[in-house]
Amino acid sequence: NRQPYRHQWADDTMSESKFESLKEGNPSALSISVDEPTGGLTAGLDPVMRATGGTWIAWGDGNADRVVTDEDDCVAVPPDADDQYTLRRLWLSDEAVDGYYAGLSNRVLWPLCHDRPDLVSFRPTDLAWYRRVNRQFAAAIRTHATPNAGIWIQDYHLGLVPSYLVDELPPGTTLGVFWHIPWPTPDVYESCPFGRELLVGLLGADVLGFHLESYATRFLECVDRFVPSAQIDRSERAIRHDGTATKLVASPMGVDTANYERRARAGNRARWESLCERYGIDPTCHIGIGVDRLDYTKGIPERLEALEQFFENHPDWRGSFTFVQKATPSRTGIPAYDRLGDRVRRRVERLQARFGTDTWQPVVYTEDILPVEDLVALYRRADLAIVSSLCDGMNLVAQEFVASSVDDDGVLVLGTDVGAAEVLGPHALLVDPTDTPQFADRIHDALTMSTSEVRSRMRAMRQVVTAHRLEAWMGEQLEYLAQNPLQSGRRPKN
Ligand code: GDG
Repeated sequence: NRQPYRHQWADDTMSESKFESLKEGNPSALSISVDEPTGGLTAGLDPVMRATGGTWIAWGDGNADRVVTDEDDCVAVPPDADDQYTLRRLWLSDEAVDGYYAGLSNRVLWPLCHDRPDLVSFRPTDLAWYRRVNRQFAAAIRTHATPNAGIWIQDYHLGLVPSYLVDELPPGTTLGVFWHIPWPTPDVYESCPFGRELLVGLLGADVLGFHLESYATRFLECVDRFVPSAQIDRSERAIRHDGTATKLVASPMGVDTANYERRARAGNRARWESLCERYGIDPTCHIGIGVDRLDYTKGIPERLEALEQFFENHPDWRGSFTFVQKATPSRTGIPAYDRLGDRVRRRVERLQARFGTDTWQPVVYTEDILPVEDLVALYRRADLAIVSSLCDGMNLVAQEFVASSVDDDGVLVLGTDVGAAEVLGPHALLVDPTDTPQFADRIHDALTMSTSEVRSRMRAMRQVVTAHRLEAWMGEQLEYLAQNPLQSGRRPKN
């Protein structure tokens, strides 16, 4: 779904004369900026693609589409390097994006998979767009797939693509899907408006990956209930249906640990001091952090409630502990997200009004997007990080915090229903984010933990995140694609 590089006209205008000079083969008349890949997955896949070559197919958001047609939109990136690969963008209309992305993906699949069927808002036209855009992706894959190619599809925006490719690909190709969010129980999944169609869609894949065993098990249970004609081999985690064979695999995604460590060690005091100045953080305070998209799954209001309880129970910490909450606005325009933003901002104001002084803020709240160096400076300096999503496929922030804690001196307070708890659980302080008194106690435990315990927990977590690093996860997934464990044959058309 996501593109690794976004090309933007610098001045956001496309004049007639610029357009004419481009058509005459004079691109220097244009000023196009290129963003670097951000986010765990795109940043992690980019070097792999540069090493292997191949084609990355993505929805092209940005504004450089005005001179690029659907036929000639293959550009090689980066422009000046030897290790290039092809980036093919699908230029979608605003209506298509509103339907398949904001609509079906984020108003139906996202709440459903995060155990919030009450927030599902289904419009039949969104499903029509989801099918249509998924068909467009499938058509692009068909065009680019060569015999024996490995095709790797990412995430819930593209769940029907595999079924559109059954019997449509060159011989020897293997098709894998990684589903980055949880999979719901059959009782929740029952309310999916295209439940059977999506399951059969995903069964077009040879390999279907989830972060956790429990998500794979729930997928299997859903197939068992809603696709009774499928044959399920539970011990093998294999599903055969209508000529397809799908192997389910569970493999928690990691982060680029070496990169976070390097950035953390390269960081300097000045960067932290300038952050303190910018956000009015008292640098002498103990620091807690939360780094999330402003999403109802991340449990931000519950966290603020626990902080309020903590400051109420422990007045001695007022003035000497500040919590920095970085919340990136996300999916704005969807009512559930807009309501959440209002609720969070009100809670922050309430905390400030109750406990804040002229010289100290209990919570420093920002919706700014920070450069990764600033984020790493926060991770390194923080005495504790709270990752307390109510439901979260994996959560990379928890692992980034650990990877950046090169001084072994931070405590991680982690929600029990965060995927990362499966990996880091024994060494983090686990919390039920809806149990406010317990949550407030955990914050106190984190702040008063002995230095030796902090160090031994952090060292153990650092070993775990290194073992599960992004490179290892990606290697494992690509190995599955190379092996095609069930040897499910793809028959070419005709
Ligand atoms: C989905 C699943 C799963 C955040 N603020 C800034 C910034 N970030 C970066 C973080 C991190 C990423 O955004 C957030 O990743 P998460 O994994 O925490 O959460 P989702 O976006 O919900 O991701 C999740 C993931 O997919 C991968 O499978 O783990 O469960 O929900 O990398 O660092 N980066 C920068 N500035 C910011 O202000 N540079």
